[in-house]
Amino acid sequence: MEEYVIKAVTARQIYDSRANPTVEVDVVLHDGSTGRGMVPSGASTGIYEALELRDGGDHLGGKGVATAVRNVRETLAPALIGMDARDQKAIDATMIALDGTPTKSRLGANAILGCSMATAWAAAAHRRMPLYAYLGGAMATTIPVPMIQIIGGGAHAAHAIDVQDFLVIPLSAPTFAAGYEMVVNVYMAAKKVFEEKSKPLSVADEGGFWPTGFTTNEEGLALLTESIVRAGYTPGKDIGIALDIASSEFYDEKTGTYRFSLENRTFSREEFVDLLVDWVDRYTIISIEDGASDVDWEGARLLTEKLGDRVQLIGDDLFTTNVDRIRKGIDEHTYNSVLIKPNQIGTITETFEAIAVTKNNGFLPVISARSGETEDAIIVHLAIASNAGQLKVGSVARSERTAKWNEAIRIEEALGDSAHYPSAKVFTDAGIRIFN
Ligand code: 2PG
Ligand code: MG
Repeated sequence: MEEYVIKAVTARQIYDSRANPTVEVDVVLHDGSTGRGMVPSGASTGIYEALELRDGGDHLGGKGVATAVRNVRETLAPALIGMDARDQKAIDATMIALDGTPTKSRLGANAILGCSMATAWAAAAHRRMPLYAYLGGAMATTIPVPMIQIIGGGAHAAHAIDVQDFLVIPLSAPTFAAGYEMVVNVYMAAKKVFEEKSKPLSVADEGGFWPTGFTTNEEGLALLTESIVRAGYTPGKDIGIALDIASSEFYDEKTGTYRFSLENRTFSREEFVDLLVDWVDRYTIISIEDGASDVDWEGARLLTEKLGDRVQLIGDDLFTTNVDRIRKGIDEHTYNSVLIKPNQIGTITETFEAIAVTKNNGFLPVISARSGETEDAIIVHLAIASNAGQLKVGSVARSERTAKWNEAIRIEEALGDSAHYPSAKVFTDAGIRIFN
């Protein structure tokens, strides 16, 4: 048998960074090359995401993935064994056809993505190439600008505050490694600021600080700004602020209102947009994700009208890495950026398609990990393979996060002079006037 042909596919239940069960798949080729895919999982999931198959019932809180594992072993493995691992598109198309549903609900997007990831890793091993180079070729040299969480809220911190992510983006660094170092300095400064305010130090799901004792959401912005200054940087010049509002979590579709529980405040769509505009005017915010809920296209349009020329407006729950939904955003001039999460759509092929549609229409892709992660660093390779330009992985603490960031540092070093780090140009080249 040809050496690049798939010889075996196995799967098992492992556990992610939140202790939830998840799917791991191993693919072995005839030459002995192996690949392993470990599937991540979200907490603030959009309603249009591909289906993550969980067992339900009482065992492990219903979160077991025995059914998904069985679907890999009994249905997907027999179909993939004998196929050419180098033909990622055919592998993914075969699984999509076998599933036959629009949301991969029969076999589970977690079962399918595990196989898709493991095949890519195995084929790269067969070629004796790093995954980014195997998938992207010689032109895959863009090291992504990182978007890094300093404070975690929303569903990642038991809703201690309503806004989910307070993040920073380095703007004045010449390399990824230098930019990352800046963010580490901000994180350390934030730790001091928390201590001084007598806030207990603990971390939320993605390694950012847990927002204990906050009385308003805006306090996060003030604390972040203070940390940037304390670290010796100029907000808006050296470091920009990014927010993931994750507003689907607190939108009431019936009344069309957004609600900050922490502050006991309810906003109409227009009032909520005005609040975000006010924050942009008063803080150095350069990126806002999910400022409107996944069913509030009108709010998203309004936000784009008001901020689209000076702020990166990312759709995560609104687009769910789904080409049809991304196209709607492009056609209707809604937002200017797309969060790309492989497990929202379920295969590597479809993830690349989503990135291509995004880029080809002048929108900015931001490749993203999930809040529940593993030590798998595939996301970094996908970002570089596709020259996406930006990457979001949570904070600078906790190993499931650093597994990704450290991989980016290594790849930047390996590429040497060929490495291209866009820095703030990733925004300004796209016509987003981040420096007000
Ligand atoms: C998000 C992600 C990552 P989750 O909302 O962007 O921060 O969270 O994986 O819980 O959807
Ligand atoms: Mg999000």
